[in-house]
Amino acid sequence: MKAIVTGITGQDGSHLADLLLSKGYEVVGITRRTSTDNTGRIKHILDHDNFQLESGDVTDVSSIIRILKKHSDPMQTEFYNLGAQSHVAESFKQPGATWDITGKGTLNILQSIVDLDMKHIRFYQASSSEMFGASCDTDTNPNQKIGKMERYQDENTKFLPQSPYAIAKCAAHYMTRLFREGYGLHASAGILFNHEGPRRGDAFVTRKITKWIGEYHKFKRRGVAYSSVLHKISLTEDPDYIYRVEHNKILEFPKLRLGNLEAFRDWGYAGDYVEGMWMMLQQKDPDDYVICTGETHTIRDFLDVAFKHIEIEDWTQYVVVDPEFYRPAEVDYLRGRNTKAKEKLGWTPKHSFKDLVKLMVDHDTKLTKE
Ligand code: NAP
Ligand code: G4F
Repeated sequence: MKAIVTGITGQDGSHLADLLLSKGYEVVGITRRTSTDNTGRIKHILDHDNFQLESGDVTDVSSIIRILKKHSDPMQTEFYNLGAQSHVAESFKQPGATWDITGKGTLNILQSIVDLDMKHIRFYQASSSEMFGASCDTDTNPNQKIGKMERYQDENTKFLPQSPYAIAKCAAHYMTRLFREGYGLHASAGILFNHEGPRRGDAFVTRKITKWIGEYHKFKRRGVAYSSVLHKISLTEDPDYIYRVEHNKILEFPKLRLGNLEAFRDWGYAGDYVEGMWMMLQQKDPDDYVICTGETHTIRDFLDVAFKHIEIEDWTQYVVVDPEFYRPAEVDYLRGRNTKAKEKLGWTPKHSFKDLVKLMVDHDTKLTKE
């Protein structure tokens, strides 16, 4: 069994490669040329006998065609398209590049598969809950006896995208459906809600918080706590910093600067979610599936659990809300309903919200232990 994976150097690509190698797949990862090493997340598998990297870029059709010709196995090949400019805030700053990579990149792959007459390939598209944007459905929770109205998104919820990233993902999603229905490709899209973990990029809010906690933990470990010397340094106090004293020197540490703390996200663990991707491609018929936990929490909730885990009850003294991190348009509420994935794929998330937060904090506090 062979798998070709774009986005192999990313969070999901690395987890998916681990999963596929454990199942005996031969994995070909597509990487674009970068001036610095970006293989940190896949270092542990670089020498694996069944793993290899190919240089390519989803915006460069000829590179995709070359890789497909070289690696597509007519017996069974799966193609996982995870490559994307995946940062929502950045997509407002680089809308054109986001469109070319995240939107048109998908068309480049699908059209190459059809033009090369490689319809045996099973294709996975990394669609996103961001596509729902400002949209949700409301009904009574079928799992609750006392009928409580709740907001949710599932495969039937309409899309109302709120960013250049989400619009590019919608185009790629519709393109996947078109190639499935129009050309008979085994092409499936996983509409994945936010998923995180220790391999998450540090510009996403969860990892930004847990990495900061790791650094702060290191800063705090030595010296006298700020409160006990407050009177001595009050003249120099800057509200954007935390202070402590070491060998009669005052040391400062920048507070955690975040944007909108009120948004709700349905956060799960990335390792669980790549199993859903694989399951979709094992189905006889291709289809689209929502993958999520069904629980939703605000960024404030994430901060509560993360700071409590390092025994800080009130995180408000450590966090500065900085409008620099606000977005021109926001997705206020995401909460998925995973009934279809549970019933048809047999997929369920294995990690709870609290497990996830603690896993990330533990990882980042250990990373910064001296
Ligand atoms: P990520 O960590 O940001 O990884 C993105 C990957 O795409 C990286 O390997 C990156 O390579 C690669 N890439 C960027 N531009 C490319 C190009 N022009 N050609 C080929 N590859 C390119 O993202 P992730 O969290 O693993 O997410 C994986 C996919 O799922 C993405 O498509 C994302 O949009 C989607 N998604 C993610 C979530 C989530 O919560 N994580 C939820 C829904 C959907 P470099 O290392 O060279 O930058
Ligand atoms: O962690 P985020 O940047 O993730 P976002 O925008 O939800 O997108 C992620 O999940 C999508 C699935 O729904 C993926 F498709 C996408 O590729 C990506 O993986 O932001 C989450 C929330 C937002 O409401 C944001 O405004 O956190 C808020 N936030 C508050 N302060 C912040 C910050 N986000 C970031 N990145 N940095 C902040 O300082």
